[in-house]
Amino acid sequence: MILLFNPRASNHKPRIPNSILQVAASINGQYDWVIVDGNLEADPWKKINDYLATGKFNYFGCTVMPGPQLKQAIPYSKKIKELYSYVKIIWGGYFASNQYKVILDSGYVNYIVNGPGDNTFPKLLNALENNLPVNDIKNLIIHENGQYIKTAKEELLDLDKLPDLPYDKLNAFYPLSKYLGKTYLGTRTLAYHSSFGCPFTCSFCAVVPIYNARWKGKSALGIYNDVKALKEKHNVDAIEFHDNNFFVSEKRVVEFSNLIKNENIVWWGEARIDTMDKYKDESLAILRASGCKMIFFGAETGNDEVLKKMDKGGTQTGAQILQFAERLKKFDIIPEYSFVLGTPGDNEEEVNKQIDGDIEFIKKVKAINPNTEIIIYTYSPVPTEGSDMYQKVLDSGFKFPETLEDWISPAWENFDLRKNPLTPWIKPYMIDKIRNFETVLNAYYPTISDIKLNKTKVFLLKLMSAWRYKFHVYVFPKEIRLLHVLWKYRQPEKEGF
Ligand code: B12
Ligand code: SF4
Repeated sequence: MILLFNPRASNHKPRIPNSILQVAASINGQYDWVIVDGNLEADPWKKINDYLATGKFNYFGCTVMPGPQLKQAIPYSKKIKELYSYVKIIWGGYFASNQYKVILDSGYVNYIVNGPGDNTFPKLLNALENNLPVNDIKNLIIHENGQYIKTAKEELLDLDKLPDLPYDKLNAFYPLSKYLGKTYLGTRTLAYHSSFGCPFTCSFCAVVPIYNARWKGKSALGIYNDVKALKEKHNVDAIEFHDNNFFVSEKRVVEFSNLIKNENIVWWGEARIDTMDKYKDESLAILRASGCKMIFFGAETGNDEVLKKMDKGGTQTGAQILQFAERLKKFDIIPEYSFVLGTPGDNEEEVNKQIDGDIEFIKKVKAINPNTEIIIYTYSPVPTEGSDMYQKVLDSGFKFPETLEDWISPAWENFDLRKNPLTPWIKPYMIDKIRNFETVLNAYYPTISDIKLNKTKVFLLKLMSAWRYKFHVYVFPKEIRLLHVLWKYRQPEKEGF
């Protein structure tokens, strides 16, 4: 039997664990499997150990993204190897694919699925069950005779032909209602993933090494049919599209909008500004009318030179970011702009100047469209080998952790949350400046996606922070941080969008 594990990623608002559920779909009906969701278990290790102690399980499949999931993925995998050495441990997900060396060096992870596992996982199980070689299975990374072997990449799959996600079986382990939470979008929000990859090659992005500018989406009708079935069975009234880039194809988005428009469903997704700026007015109006209230955009920076280095496809500019925030006002769509501050520069002064420039730029965006939601990340390198930016990162002396356990040391944990990037060119005073500004900004413009903040709290936050925001005084915003502790208001940059 196969134990599939989704390590804890979120302290509240658990979402349907699509990564591990799609892996489950790939073997459903072929192999017996169980799922353990760390987001919904008080003590996931106990649950895992109880299953393994039956002696019926030979495989442990774990999905791993960077950040908090490592805190369970790493120690649990290690313990499993110690206690149940015959269990084969298989990791997949963005962390696994991008940091494969340190994972395989640990000695307790046997196989890494590099990108989509829909064909790879059943093939791997078949090979292991029948003592067949695995080297000809695509999308795998293994360690053999001291060498890391990456097998060939598979063509992207036709998502309309993949098996349906086994929602009913998931429901038997964990009631689906627990995953359909209240958000800014609705009372029963579905997390849905409708495409693989992304056609762009931004040099800071973890999607690039895995998908190499490839993208494939499920058809609009296929998405609609899935959503409609979930609406009828589970009263879904909102969707978060978890695609890296939901809006790649205007035709698909418009088709989906036309299909969903009478279903009374509010929806959200992630996009690029330059892609969507090419959308016709008519298309933007159709998607708003169909329920798309807010869209997440990687604005990254207002600095055109840095945008070029980031390889955003070459068409996004600071002027376009501002103009597009204005354009969306007309359609009543809220832009959620994410910025990446602290990219490498030629010297300390340049890095600092870029940060100051971005802070001023963010204020300009807010002045043009105050409804724009701002998310600020600090740049954390991902191994986009071959990109100029990554080369600069290596030249600076930056190194990823040398052992798998180092990834869960407190310093690296913050790195993953893009809070403390441990990058030599960012100095502590720069981090402080970014965080202080963010605190003041989030108080002066509290996020509307925080459903716990009432009008009085919003008013008080604004009142307290106004002088700082207007006069550019961001240092030691202690009074605002105190309110943050008292009211625990939402920080999208920490919680993942
Ligand atoms: C949902 C999500 C979350 C959820 C987690 C939900 C959960 N699992 O419980 C939340 C919101 C909590 C979250 C948080 C974070 N996330 Co997140 N998240 C995603 C998102 C949008 C979707 C994941 C998903 O469901 N994909 C759908 C499935 C079907 O695709 P998949 O994961 O690729 O799975 C396939 C293969 O990878 C493989 N596979 C995956 N796992 C396994 C396991 C086995 C055993 C096998 C065989 C195969 C396999 O097979 C699957 C099917 O083909 C992705 C982006 C994306 N589009 O994937 C980002 C993403 C994974 N997150 C990312 C990051 C960085 C974070 C954060 C660490 C930082 C941040 N601020 O966003 C935070 C951590 C904060 C926290 N408190 O945890 C990055 C990772 C980047 C990187 N450097 O590697 C991504 C790629 C977004 C991005 N483009 O930057 N996230
Ligand atoms: S557009 Fe977004 S998902 Fe695509 S490569 Fe750039 S940052 Fe990554």
